[in-house]
Amino acid sequence: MGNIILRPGWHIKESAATPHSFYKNRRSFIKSLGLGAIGLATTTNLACAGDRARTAEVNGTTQPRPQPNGPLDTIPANATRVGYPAARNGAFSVSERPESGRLVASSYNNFYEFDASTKRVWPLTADYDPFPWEIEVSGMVEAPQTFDLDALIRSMDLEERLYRFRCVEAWSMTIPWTGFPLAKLIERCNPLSSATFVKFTSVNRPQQMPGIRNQPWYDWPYYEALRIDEAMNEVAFVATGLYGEPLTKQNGAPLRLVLPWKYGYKGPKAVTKIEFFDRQPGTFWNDLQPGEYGFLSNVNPNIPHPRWSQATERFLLDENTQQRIETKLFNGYGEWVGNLYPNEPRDPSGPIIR
Ligand SMILES: Nc1nc2c(c(=O)[nH]1)N[C@H]1C(S)=C(S)[C@@H](COP(=O)(O)O)O[C@H]1N2
Ligand SMILES: [Mo]
Repeated sequence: MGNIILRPGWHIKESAATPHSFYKNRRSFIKSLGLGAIGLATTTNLACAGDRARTAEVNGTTQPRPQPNGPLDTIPANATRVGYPAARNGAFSVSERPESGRLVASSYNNFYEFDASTKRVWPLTADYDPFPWEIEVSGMVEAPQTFDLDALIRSMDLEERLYRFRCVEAWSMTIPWTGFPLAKLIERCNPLSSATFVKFTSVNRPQQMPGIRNQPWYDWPYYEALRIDEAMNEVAFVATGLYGEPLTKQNGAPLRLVLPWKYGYKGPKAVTKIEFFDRQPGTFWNDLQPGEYGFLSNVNPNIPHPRWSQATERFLLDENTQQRIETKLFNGYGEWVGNLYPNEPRDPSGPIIR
């Protein structure tokens, strides 16, 4: 795995490296070897299954599955549209920079289940068919249950929030998300009072997601976790849409978390499982590269990533325009979340912790 990836056109290569690139450290290398033997046997089968998935029965004949025409042609056909467009919640305005264009937000993405080596994942999403969708709730709850997503969305008051979005790779956007507070969903899960952490697991569909089939060295499915007090914070959001319409597949359809004070990878896409614990669960990136990705992962210009600075970011306005701007502590959400983190370094001379 090379860690420098050249991108065509305006997709300039990242400053030092592709930050989420997978370093073959000893442990992961051994792991990928272990999977390799199985991988060899199963890739062939999965490739066939993939070919089947790329065709569809139409009037009794098998037709090739149509590829999306563009990055906005990937909203699932049967997505829930009740409640759209939702009224904007004015409490979360972003005054110092404009909203990013819809096209860049849906054509410059990280969604490794489709491909880790490119931001242009939308052309790879044709086989992914999220609806109907269920969310399984288990662990330290009063009673395990399963939510049907369509019913869940219809039962929530959808709102729109314009949020800053900051990837650990030091690019950023400003995105209007549609959805509801994560606290509302947590409440409906009825966690026990002794539960202190919540884990979210993304969908695992190798037949529909080429990145899962072709990159067996990752520990699929993607998983993330929060402390309960973080999950209950007013800013923590469940997005079911963006720019007034349901989520495109590449933006995490049919639902994903948006935690704007944390680096983007803390917000899993295509969430299908929620579990409650009284101990800190592992997370995808922290388990893979603990020296580079911490559990908290709050946006903090005072804590450099081991391989690059986090003091500034590349703000993407649209497909052709970007600007270097300063990164804000907690990405500008300190007013809401600052009291959750008494030990977060507040100034550049403070301790460096991850
Ligand atoms: N399941 C899953 N969730 C994910 C990722 C992923 O690869 N798989 N990438 C993360 C990263 S690194 C970022 S920056 C954001 C990107 O969200 P966006 O493409 O909608 O901007 O999704 C996060 N959630
Ligand atoms: Mo990211």
